[in-house]
Amino acid sequence: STDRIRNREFRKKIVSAEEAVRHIHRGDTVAISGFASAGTPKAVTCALAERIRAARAAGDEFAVDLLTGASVSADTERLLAETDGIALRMPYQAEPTARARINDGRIDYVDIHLSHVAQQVWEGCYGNVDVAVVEVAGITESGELIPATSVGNSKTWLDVAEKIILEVNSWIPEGLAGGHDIYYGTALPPHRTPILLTDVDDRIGQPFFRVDPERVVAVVETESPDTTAKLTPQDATSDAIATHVLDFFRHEVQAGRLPADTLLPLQSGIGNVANAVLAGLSSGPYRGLTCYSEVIQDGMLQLIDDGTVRFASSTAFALSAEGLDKLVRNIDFYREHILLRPQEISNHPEIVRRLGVIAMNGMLEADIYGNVNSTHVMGTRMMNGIGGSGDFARNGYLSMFLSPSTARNGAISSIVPMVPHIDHTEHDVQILVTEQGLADLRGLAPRRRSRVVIEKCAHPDYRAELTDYVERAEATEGAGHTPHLLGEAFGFHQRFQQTGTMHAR
Ligand code: 0RQ
Repeated sequence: STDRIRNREFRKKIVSAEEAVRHIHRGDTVAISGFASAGTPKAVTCALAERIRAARAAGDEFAVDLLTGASVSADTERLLAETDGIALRMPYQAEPTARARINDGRIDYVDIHLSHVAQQVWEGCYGNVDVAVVEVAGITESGELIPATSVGNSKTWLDVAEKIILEVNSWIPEGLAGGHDIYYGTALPPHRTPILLTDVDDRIGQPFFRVDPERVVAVVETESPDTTAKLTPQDATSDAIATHVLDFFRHEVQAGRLPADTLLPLQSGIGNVANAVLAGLSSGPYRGLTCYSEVIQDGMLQLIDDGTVRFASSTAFALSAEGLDKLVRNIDFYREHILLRPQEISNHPEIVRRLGVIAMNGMLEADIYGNVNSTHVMGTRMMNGIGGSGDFARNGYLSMFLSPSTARNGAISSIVPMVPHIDHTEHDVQILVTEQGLADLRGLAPRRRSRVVIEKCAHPDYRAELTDYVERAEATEGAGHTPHLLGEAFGFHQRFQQTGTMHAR
């Protein structure tokens, strides 16, 4: 309904989604809003997929480059990937159709740290951004934009795009207005200045996006809910991982490295392990915890409800249908405890380091020396992307990577002699956790690390072979600082490819 568009000039630009996408041409770079399942433009992306599909069916090689915040709504990702008209995709996806085309080499996928996206686009590494498509909750009388359920890179897209299509979604609760902090102080070197955010709830920007009305070529109205994340149920494995993490926090408090009541700002990825850790925190001794993360999940709303968490800063919601419903119904309460920021701020190395964030992210596999692969199955096939894990892991006060010790019913060991792709080097990884235990690698040289990783984290079925590997590597002449048997380092992976299991039997 047009009461979300309070500015007269913008009202004159209202068109249908089909008309709006006529502004998008073959070869364009299109930057859309959206981060996780929140804030993806709905009507315009559907119309764009249809435009690409129809053009290609008519023999036109219509294709665009697609830039986003992170993953976008899975429906949208799939719809666009299925057109075969996405030439390049950046910076993160988590959807099977897109993933398959990336792995077939049909989509060029550029997998970079989420905090780097805005600056690289400003630098021009992706050429001009021809069109931005940004979902907003409304347009104020003075022509400012009320952000949606994610901020992601929307500020940057609005600043750099030649043409802007706004999708005004009246489904977004009006009470979300004021729950965003849009910082306009970032610049390219040598003009950078300190970002004066010293607590998770600091407001350093403004509640609304600014936009140059001259560049807004179309305004499309919608009323459609965000797609929702599936809640992955906790199980014995995720509960065991969570228990190790919570024990470790107690240990760090005792050692005087973490404040007793509040710990330090938490960051955690999406999924059942993260949910299990969050659930465990509510039964612990903590009050007034904070989060400095990139997404807010269901577990976080629960912790805010019961006072365990005082404040959560992020760039997007990633909620289940129930979680989203709860947010919408209680938006005035949650707005006092939540801020959404641009992802260049939610993931900013300077701030993550200053706040002392506790970074907890998932991984595919780690090697015995602590190098972590988050992205490439068997070193070659893209899973999702590095996302924000590197932003938080390298700069965090504590860098933790969590995973079950095996995958595919035990056929894959998550602890291997050498990872065939490295997203997080041993220098960035402090703590590894599986359901078997927790390996604290701080202060350990490689030859100690390997023993601790095998003993604490590897599944018992794989421990003997890993120990045998490391013993023989250390026994070779000139074994070096980080002993390896180069001819065998990928033996686990090769065996899996040949036999379908990493097991020797
Ligand atoms: O495959 O889906 O076919 O069953 O990987 O594995 O155990 O469910 O773990 O959902 O936490 O994902 C690294 C992918 C882990 C994720 C990764 C297979 C396994 C399963 C999923 P199926 P699990 P998770 C925070 C910051 C990078 C981005 C990031 C990720 C599937 O955590 O994308 O951290 N991280 N962003 O079978 C082959 C192995 C495997 C394996 C698991 N060693 N080899 N396959 N799998 N281990 C994100 C945000 O905040 C937005």
